Amino acid sequence: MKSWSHPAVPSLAGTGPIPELFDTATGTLKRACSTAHASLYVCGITPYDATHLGHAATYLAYDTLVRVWLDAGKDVRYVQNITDVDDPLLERAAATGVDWRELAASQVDLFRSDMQHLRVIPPQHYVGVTEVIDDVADAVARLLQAGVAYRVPSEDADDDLYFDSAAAASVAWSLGSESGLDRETMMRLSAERGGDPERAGKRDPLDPLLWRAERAGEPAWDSVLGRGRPGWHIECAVIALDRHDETITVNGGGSDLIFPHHEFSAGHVAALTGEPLAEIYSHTGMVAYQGEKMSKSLGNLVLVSRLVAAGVDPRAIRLALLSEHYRSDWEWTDAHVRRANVRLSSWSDWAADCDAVDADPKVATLRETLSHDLDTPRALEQIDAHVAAGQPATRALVDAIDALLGIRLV
Ligand code: 5CA
Ligand code: ZN
Repeated sequence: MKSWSHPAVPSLAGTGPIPELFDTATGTLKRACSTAHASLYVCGITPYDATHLGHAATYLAYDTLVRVWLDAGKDVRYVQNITDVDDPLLERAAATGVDWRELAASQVDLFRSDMQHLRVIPPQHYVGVTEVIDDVADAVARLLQAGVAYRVPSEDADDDLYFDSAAAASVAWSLGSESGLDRETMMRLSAERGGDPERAGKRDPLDPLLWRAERAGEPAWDSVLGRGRPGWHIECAVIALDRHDETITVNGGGSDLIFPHHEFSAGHVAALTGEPLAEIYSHTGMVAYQGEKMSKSLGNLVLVSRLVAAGVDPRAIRLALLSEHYRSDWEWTDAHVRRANVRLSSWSDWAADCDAVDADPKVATLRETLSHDLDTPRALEQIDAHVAAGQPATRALVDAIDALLGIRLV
């Protein structure tokens, strides 16, 4: 699929440090990327009710990582998916009487325009699952052949195919190696997040669906497995593998994806290649609103497009989201926009008479701060302090704020 246009990113003198990033699997900070290129796979939207501020916060976190990597001189390879066929999308389409393809297309369009407003650097590959059905079916066929997938009969359709978590255990992955969760928690999360632990005929209640045979009234594609459609985790495993030819540096998404989604995407990739999916499994905190996680299923949404339509400067939305650390769970309030507007106007006034000076020690401070697990709140405070102290605006620092934080002031 086409993504969206690339914002201008000023190039800065010198290079920044290689960032350290928190890894969920080990619970430690890891140096993200020791090679010349850095690869990133981020779980994209399921296109209905896009783009709420929780999504936006997650994509801005990885946008910051991309910007820091580019500044460190890395060649960045970025892939993002679109879950453009899945149960929640089909349910929403049915409930609203809209064709699921139209619903997906309109929401992906909205997402593109939101990302553009927020000046998010686009992935090089933006891939819908409907574009890779054959690749998914081939991968599932290989898993069957390898003895790590099995058939589960159903009353109303051909057999569905499931992943055999126990048989797939290897040095590269075993159940829990990404999430580190105990079995009881996994059982609860599986039931809450799209799994089907109650389904009869599975070898382990946690085993996830790889391929769903066609049901009446549901979309399905011809494939080597017969007619059907992909399960969720195999979609991301296959898209990540198709577009990256080795273990990726960072696999990212919200913390609601730690289990089961990223656990099993990692399991599928390990079973297909013998290698881990990623060096670092990175997760963003959840943005809440009115006391609950902002989510399409609850409907407590603040949409980027509505804020923009109401006249909020997209740079203020960006600053509001960057003012919280990407790993924290936090609640969106109107005060976030108010504070961001004040910040944007004070920074803009400061930058208005910027000197054509192309070196500024503050650039190193900004680089250093962001390299510690993308500490954007601290970076914003440091710039506030600099502005408040009446320090002169230099072209070098104004450009660094643009390149690293995505905020163009002049
Ligand atoms: N299509 C799948 C991933 S393959 C999916 O989770 N789609 S989504 O539309 O529900 O979410 C898109 C991204 O936003 C995911 O990375 C998800 O973890 C993240 N996300 C969803 N809700 C929030 C929230 N309230 N706060 C922060 N991030 C969120
Ligand atoms: Zn995903």
